[in-house]
Amino acid sequence: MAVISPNRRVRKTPFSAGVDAAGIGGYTVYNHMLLPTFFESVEADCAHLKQHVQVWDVSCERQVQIKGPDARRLLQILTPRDLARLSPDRCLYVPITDQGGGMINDPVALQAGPDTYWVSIADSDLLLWVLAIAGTGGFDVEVCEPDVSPLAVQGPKAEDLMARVFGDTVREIRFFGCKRLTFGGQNWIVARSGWSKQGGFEIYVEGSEHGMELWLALFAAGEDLNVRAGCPNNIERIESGLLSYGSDMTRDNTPLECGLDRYVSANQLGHCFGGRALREQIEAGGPERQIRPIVIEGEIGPCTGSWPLLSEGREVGRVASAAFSPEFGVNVAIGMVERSHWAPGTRIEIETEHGMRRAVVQESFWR
Ligand code: THG
Repeated sequence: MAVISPNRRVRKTPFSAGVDAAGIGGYTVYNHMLLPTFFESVEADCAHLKQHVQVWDVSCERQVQIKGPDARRLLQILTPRDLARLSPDRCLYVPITDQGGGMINDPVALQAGPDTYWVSIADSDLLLWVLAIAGTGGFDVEVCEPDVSPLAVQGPKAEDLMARVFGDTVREIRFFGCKRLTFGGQNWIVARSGWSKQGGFEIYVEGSEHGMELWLALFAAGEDLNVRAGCPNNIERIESGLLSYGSDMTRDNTPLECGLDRYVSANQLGHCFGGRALREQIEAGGPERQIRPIVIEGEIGPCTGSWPLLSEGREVGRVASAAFSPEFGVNVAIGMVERSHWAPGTRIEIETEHGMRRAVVQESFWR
């Protein structure tokens, strides 16, 4: 395969020098920025992530900063999730919906200051949507993309490594809790979060010039913990049921179709974008299709697009994420499946780009 050439539009990150030196194997582009996809191999990286600790350059989780007296009110109309529990100590996973209830993004929202919020986005240009709403709605806010780059520390030894670099107070941070901690004279938000279910943290590094100093400090402190450079792992995240915006769901899908019902608050549907459509979908008895874990039988190659799910020749859904799981010994996949075929145990066919395969809808994700 040819390489991706970075330039002004395909942006490098504050950690790119470290990623290159660590022997990067492949990149994708996410929010117009480089995102590593593997180092040794997706399988080897996956096994290491589950045993040790990895440092991930997830700078591409760009922040949309909303700052000003109306910032919280604006953020609240962007999402059907009630933000009451959003505070400087606690971040929240928030679906963002359009007028029709379609998913525009599925970011993590943080409170970075008294009137300052960061929306840590998945791969869509949320900045433009927020700018337009702020401008046309007369909100007293400033909207920008600040120089903030998240660095994730993930894996079972993440807490020990983080405690060595940021101090033992990291151990007190709960899941999706946040704390401002100091490194090298800089004060940054650290959250217990990240796109794996192996445990870990994300550091919101402010100021690109400080990136490599933190990167190098984590590697120096973690030598005996077998720390390695890693990245969001496609096998681990499918096993874990972590959804990838643009692949597993798009603007064609509501949060209910994505199985994100627990992040849709009834008390917000009167005010937020898409609230009416979401209420209609709830009152109609729920969505007609929904995210399901799926096992695909036989050998499968990489899923580079989306694969139709078929029953007696009729399309009953799509799969856009699939991989062989060495831990579970099956091909794990995430599908958007019609109600008629979404019951656990339902047998369907799948038209992969490498041939037809049998598939079975599962009861739950693997972790
Ligand atoms: N961290 C940060 N920004 C991000 C991501 C992240 N932006 C892009 C992308 N990931 C956004 N998507 C997700 C998807 C899932 C989760 C976080 C971001 C997630 N979900 C947990 C789960 O499903 O078990 C828990 C959510 C909860 O209960 O609140 O963590 O990873 N900064």
